[in-house]
Amino acid sequence: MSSRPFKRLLLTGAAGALGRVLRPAMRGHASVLRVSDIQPMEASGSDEVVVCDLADKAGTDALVAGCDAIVHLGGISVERPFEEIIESNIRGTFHLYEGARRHGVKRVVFASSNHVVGFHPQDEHLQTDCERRPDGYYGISKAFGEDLSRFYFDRYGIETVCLRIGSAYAAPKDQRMLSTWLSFGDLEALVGRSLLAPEIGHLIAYGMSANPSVWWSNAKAARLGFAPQDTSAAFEGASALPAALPGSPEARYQGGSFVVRGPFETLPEVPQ
Ligand code: NAI
Ligand code: 15L
Repeated sequence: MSSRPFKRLLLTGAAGALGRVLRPAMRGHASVLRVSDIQPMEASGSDEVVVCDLADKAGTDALVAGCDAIVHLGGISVERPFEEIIESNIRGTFHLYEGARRHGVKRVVFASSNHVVGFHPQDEHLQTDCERRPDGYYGISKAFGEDLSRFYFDRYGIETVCLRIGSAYAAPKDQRMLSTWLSFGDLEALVGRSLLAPEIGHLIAYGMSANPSVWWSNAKAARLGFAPQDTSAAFEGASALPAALPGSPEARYQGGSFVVRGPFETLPEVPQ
């Protein structure tokens, strides 16, 4: 008998930055890893590779068939016009959960984002049950994913861990990321615990490393059995990283530059 907890684990967004980081580690959690994206991906070992647009309901249903767990990274990962966000992040996440319901998926790890709370000021320390203050259409789509997954747990018993990821990069890129940074090693461990922690029901956790100054509580991540091992304090030259203009919205709010993206005009200008 296999010691791996899942029979077939689906990783969406596998061609993306974090998908490529997580793909090797995800193999250890299931007998079969199915990787998917709208973009082509490399074949590797025995991974099942499926190119699929999450906005395609029938395609996503077929994608989920046979899987008992999902790590859902696929979608638009930055602020974009609402019409684009609707397709990948709103319809796409709905299609994924419908597939999960129809095919008996037990556990989903949903890549939410700190941009669900991006309009909180940087001097506030947030729990996960704080008021959500999305900083754009992207953040709104992640708030939708958090609510959608809550519904699919309450109604159908599908467990989800929503990870409000801060900034998952090889290294912090600016002063803001000294607070929001999540190392790749900590990301891998956090996603692993989110898949394996027993009886979590529906849980929202922030995803950040043990940075010296943080804006979010790590209590829910600790409930998963996650303890961050890395810290942005380890980076020399942190003080030389670019900073937002003092007093600007980017410097004031947790979402940083996301709070000033848009609007995106899709209609002709209104004559003044
Ligand atoms: P990414 O943009 O590099 O990867 C996202 C992937 O989703 C891409 O490969 C893209 O082709 C795919 N995708 C987009 N629309 C799709 C569709 N309609 N159907 C199927 N696939 C589609 O983003 P990254 O950085 O790898 O992030 C992964 C996830 O984590 C995203 O959901 C993002 O919102 C979330 N996240 C990432 C953070 C970070 O610091 N990198 C922080 C917070 C959340
Ligand atoms: C996110 O949600 C984005 O996907 C990523 O591109 C980063 O900008 C990150 O948040 C962040 O806030 O740094």
